[in-house]
Amino acid sequence: MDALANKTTRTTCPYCGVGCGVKATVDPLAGSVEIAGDEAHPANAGRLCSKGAQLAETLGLDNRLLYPTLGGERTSWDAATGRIAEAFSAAIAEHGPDSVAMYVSGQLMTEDYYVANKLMKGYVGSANIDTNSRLCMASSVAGHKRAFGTDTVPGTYEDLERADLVVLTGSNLAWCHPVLFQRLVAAKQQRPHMKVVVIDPRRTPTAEIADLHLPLQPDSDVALFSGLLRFLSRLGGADRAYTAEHTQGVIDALDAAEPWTLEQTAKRCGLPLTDLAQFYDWALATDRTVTVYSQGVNQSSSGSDKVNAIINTHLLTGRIGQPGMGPFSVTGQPNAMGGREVGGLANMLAGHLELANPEHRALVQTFWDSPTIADTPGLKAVDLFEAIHAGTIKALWVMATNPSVSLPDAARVNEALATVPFLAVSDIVSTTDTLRHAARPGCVALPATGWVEKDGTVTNSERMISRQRGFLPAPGEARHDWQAICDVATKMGFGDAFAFDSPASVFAEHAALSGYKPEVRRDFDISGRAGLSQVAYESMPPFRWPLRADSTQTERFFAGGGFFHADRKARFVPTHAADAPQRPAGTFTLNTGRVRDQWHTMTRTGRSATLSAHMGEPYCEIHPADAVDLGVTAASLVTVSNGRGRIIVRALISAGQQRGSVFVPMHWNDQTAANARVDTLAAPETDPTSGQPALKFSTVKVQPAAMAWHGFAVVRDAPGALPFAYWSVAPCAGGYAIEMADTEPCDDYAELVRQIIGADGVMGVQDRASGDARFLVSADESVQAALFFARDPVAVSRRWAIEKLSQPLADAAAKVALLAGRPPADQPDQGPIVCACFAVGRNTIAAAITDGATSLDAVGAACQAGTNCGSCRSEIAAMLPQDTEHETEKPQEVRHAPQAV
Ligand SMILES: Nc1nc2c(c(=O)[nH]1)N[C@H]1C(S)=C(S)[C@@H](COP(=O)(O)OP(=O)(O)OC[C@H]3O[C@@H](n4cnc5c(=O)[nH]c(N)nc54)[C@H](O)[C@@H]3O)O[C@H]1N2
Ligand SMILES: Nc1nc2c(c(=O)[nH]1)N[C@H]1C(S)=C(S)[C@@H](COP(=O)(O)OP(=O)(O)OC[C@H]3O[C@@H](n4cnc5c(=O)[nH]c(N)nc54)[C@H](O)[C@@H]3O)O[C@H]1N2
Ligand code: SF4
Ligand SMILES: [Mo]
Repeated sequence: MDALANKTTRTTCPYCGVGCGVKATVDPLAGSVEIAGDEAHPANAGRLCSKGAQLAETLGLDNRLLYPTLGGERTSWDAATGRIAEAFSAAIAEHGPDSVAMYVSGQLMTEDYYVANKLMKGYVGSANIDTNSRLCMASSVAGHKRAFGTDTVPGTYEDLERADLVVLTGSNLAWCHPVLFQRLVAAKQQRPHMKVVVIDPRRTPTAEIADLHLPLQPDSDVALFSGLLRFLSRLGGADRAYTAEHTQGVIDALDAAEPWTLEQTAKRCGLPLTDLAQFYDWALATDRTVTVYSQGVNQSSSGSDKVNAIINTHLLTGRIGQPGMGPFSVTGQPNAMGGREVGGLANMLAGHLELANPEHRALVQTFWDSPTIADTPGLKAVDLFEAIHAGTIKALWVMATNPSVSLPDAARVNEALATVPFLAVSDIVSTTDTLRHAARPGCVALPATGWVEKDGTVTNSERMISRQRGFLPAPGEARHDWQAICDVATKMGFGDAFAFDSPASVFAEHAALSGYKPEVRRDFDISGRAGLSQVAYESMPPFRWPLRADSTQTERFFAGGGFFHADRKARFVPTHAADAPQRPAGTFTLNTGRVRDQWHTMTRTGRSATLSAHMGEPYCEIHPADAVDLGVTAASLVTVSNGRGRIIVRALISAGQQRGSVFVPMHWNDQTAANARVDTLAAPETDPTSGQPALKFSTVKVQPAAMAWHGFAVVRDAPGALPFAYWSVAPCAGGYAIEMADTEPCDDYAELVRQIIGADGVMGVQDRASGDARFLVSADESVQAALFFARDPVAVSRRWAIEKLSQPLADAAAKVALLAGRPPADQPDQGPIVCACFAVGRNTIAAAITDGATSLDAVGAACQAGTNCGSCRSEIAAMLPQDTEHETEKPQEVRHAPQAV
């Protein structure tokens, strides 16, 4: 083949659990990569959301970790993996196998995960390997296992399209699983009788397609679904034949649900009785019901019970495993499912087998021919970091996750990372909050290959296993995670069992284990792919498990029973809803989660100017009446605090928020903001069954953050450390946008300018009376930096100022306009970006609506917004006239000047 010809690789998006197929075309002459949706992939049929569409913007090498370090100094791979092996072996020799641990991630390939799990459980002999899936899917896993006897997700995406009632609970599908959401929107358009119910304390963009939104009280889900169980049972909704033949425990579950009359439930959930009754009526009348749930369910101290309360309603009605029916836990990370399949959780074994089951342990040990097999559950994530404080963990290897930012009680987690005797961190970028700790003496950082460079498989939410295929060479000395693990295993003396030469060889072993001793029944079986050749692995198309050796058909689970408890019956789990917790006066419930265009701790999406245009700053969403009570004004800064920590973020006043509750996104970290890691506030409280932390429910105080001055700047070069109480930095076209504020009064903004950009600016205005000051730095007729300061939040059009970075400064008038901080009359301000694909701002969309566009399609025709990936369509829908009753200050306005000048 012509080495200079364009080459297209079919791979998978590295973000969410929808698992969209991606086509990456490399143009070797231009040195560019073009990303498109793969029309042949069953998950997305060519669609991509804004994050997938902007993948090419995140590929630059500027912040990649390129070589291993030991004690923060460059070292060789041999020395680095040697050091890990030595630290692990020494700890094991002195303190036993349970003194070492791995903390891994649903963003690893199945192959990476398989070898990590094999090393820990079969060779080290400890189950101290846990994963960030503990923060994500553990309650669903626990709920599935209790009900089904194993961790099976029975649903498929097609079920959502074929359902007549889709219940989305604790899921902001529009922002977190956007392509699946688009599929749902399209199905609802085609089948208008389909009803969608959204159950979420907040009114999110997902609620825009809801026929009914139930803004329940935080954590009242168990009551809601217990009430539904009781209602269905009393009004003839039970499928008696199904429950009799295929389930156990219905009586106990109904007994437990008995207190949840319609009235009691409405009261506990804080919902109007008529709305609740409407939902229950629809559920009673609709066989084809799918209940989709995500972190509003899982991340709770009652997470497992929430899951079982949902599953109970599907078991009672026999609505499971048939087209358009079933409980459906949508997974977050690209390989949350694959991690579960290889036993990546501290209480599981490989191949969906049970650590607690001696027969299962023997099976795995025999297959591996391993010297040992862990027989007691290891430490779950939160407990693992606590065990470091207790001194029992001596060596920890963190891989593909950023616990400094993402674990609850993050300050305490950082203390653990700062004090664990030995720490190794494998990451792809060079600056993460967790990596800081790996620069300690004797500690190791390993550069991993990222999704563009690595090969492997991932499993999406609907059990579809897809290939990820590298299409660029590894940068610097980066190596695959599975190779790093095999190197360390070899140096620990386990070389024979880790002599893998490719991901294909790992996958073949994993597939073979899944079908080994088929008389031990399990759901996860892909032995149909055991012994796959390297060539077949290369071209392996997406397929759904199970794919048993003796069958070419993938089966549906549970329509005809066949559960995985010994008696093949499912279990109803009696769930007991707790009373509403008393919130101390003057405090708020802290809810946390995601925004549309950022991924977790922003190590990748945070580098994209396009994605950062959607929400450029950390914020706290608060109800308008609460804001008035607190004296918090729109776009001012607030502190959110409790006994664990204190953060400073922008106030976002929104009627979509409940009174008494605030929402702060999880994404911002010490690299992107002064002080906005929300997990420093999150309580380390966990669900007693699953060990999953209650990340949606902490108690905080909110107060106005009095600032002496505020600043906004666009600059060409990345700023250094900023010594202000508040700052946040986001990339923008041509440079960076910085928001700033400080409590120290400033007499001379010119000095601040020097601090921020290391150069003098041409001052436009410095009005001591008003406190306003503006500066411009230009060279060769282009803007190098423009900086604006004021006593109140700076009222300058962000979008317009950012555009100036990429436009020539035509003349003196252009300079004056920039220093004035506002667009001239003939250049309307676009407003903050809503449509990332075509960079269409909120003001442009509003103008199209004012000019007569009354539908999404009409807005699209007028200004292109929403016509490509569709991720922004629910936000546009909320701006359309019929939605005025919900009109609120939308999150995306955060970037915008608080008050128009
Ligand atoms: N854009 C984007 N997409 C992502 C990710 C990302 O970082 N960014 N991450 C991926 C990952 S790993 C995951 S796990 C998924 C998460 O996907 P989701 O679970 O959909 O996202 P979250 O924003 O964490 O939370 C969902 C909703 O739960 C609601 N909620 C809070 N408390 C309760 C409650 O008590 N009851 C109910 N019913 N609802 C409640 C919140 O208000 C929130 O709107 O997203 C995946 N997709
Ligand atoms: N308050 C609050 N906290 C939360 C949540 C919440 O809703 N609220 N959600 C929780 C959930 S559901 C999740 S899933 C977690 C996510 O939390 P994390 O897993 O901590 O988040 P990421 O930013 O995805 O971290 C992945 C890290 O791996 C690196 N990386 C990417 N690819 C590779 C690779 O191939 N190899 C290696 N070695 N490294 C790689 C990235 O650069 C990044 O540093 O956060 C949890 N924390
Ligand atoms: S929905 Fe978006 S983030 Fe999720 S896999 Fe598809 S393109 Fe990637
Ligand atoms: Mo997640």
